[in-house]
Amino acid sequence: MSNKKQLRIGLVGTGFMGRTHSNGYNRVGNFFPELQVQPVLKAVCARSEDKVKVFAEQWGYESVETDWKKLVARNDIDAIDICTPNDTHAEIAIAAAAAGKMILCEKPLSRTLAEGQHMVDAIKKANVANTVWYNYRRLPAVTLAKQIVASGKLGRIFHYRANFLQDWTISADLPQGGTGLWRLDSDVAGSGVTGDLLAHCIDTAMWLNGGIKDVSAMTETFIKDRVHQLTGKVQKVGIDDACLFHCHFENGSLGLFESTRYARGHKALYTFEINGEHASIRWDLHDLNRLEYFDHKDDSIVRGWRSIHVTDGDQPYMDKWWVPGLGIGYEHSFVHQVADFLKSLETGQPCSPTFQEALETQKVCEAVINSANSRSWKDTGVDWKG
Ligand code: SOE
Repeated sequence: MSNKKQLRIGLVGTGFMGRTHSNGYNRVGNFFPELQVQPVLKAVCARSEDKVKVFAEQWGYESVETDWKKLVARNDIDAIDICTPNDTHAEIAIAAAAAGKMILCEKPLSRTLAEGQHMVDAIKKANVANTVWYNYRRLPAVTLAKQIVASGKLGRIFHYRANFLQDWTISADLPQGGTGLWRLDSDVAGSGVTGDLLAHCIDTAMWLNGGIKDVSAMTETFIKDRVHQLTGKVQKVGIDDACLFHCHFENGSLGLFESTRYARGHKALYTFEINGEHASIRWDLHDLNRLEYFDHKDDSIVRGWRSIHVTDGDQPYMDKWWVPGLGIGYEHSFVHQVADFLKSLETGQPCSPTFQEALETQKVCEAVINSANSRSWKDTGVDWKG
């Protein structure tokens, strides 16, 4: 019997993210044995009793609920993990905060800035630990990029460039709404690629390169009408299928961002590149253990892009896994976020990105959509302290 302090988790939602988070809770103790807090999978909640029971069995939850309000009211739960579609984040988070629960919320924080602000107000009032699952920060190569930027090796930053390209919604026959396809329904998702994909790019960008001051954006909805799964009727599509924006960062550098679900051949091509005075770095999710680095200080005869295989024990998180040279995967970023959240409970330090930091990302998303709709530059109002 372990004498570690328990963190009793109540998970809401059993989709893709429910699985990634559950895997994180299940793995963390094996690979971060030094942590003094141990997650316990107390309960999982979803509307379908049959499905939630199967999920609980598969991932090791002790009990099930079919109404999240009952889950939030339980006094054997310490933390609520929100893995449901975006339209439910605010209501669940605000109720969980009022009940004094810690909250781990899947990204994006909210559909709109106003909704996100209510969530931030609620967690501040309740003073509960919180984090938002912008998982890509915690891939070792991305964390190494953060360390390299913070070390000053790049010098003054001139450019930040990011893409997140997919191709899964090209078919006009794909319905919108309902299980699996709520990301196409603007009432549920809030926005399209802006909130779903660019939010990742914006979170990483501000973490690495500081606040985004203003934006100029364009969006496009290529398929204007789709059948709605829940009504069976053809309805107008309200999401952005593609979004491009450029921006100024607080540090004077220029940003260029593109996201689409119509880039045939790309499944999840998240890339970023940063160009500084002395050096540049770039990263690609399809080759996630590598960070590329160019240093102008190298002797000219050997100068070129280095491909750093980020798998050594002195590189971020990698002392926790196998032996040098052996890579890890997408799912490990979630294990790392669980580990960092548990660590934050020990140290009393916030687990970044907090709701407040995720709200800064919402500010950029909202400015992007407003800019595209009005065809004009918009200030973001971001106050980046991360
Ligand atoms: C969309 O396809 C999606 O699953 C996003 O919702 C995730 O946040 C992203 O990491 C992968 O793509």
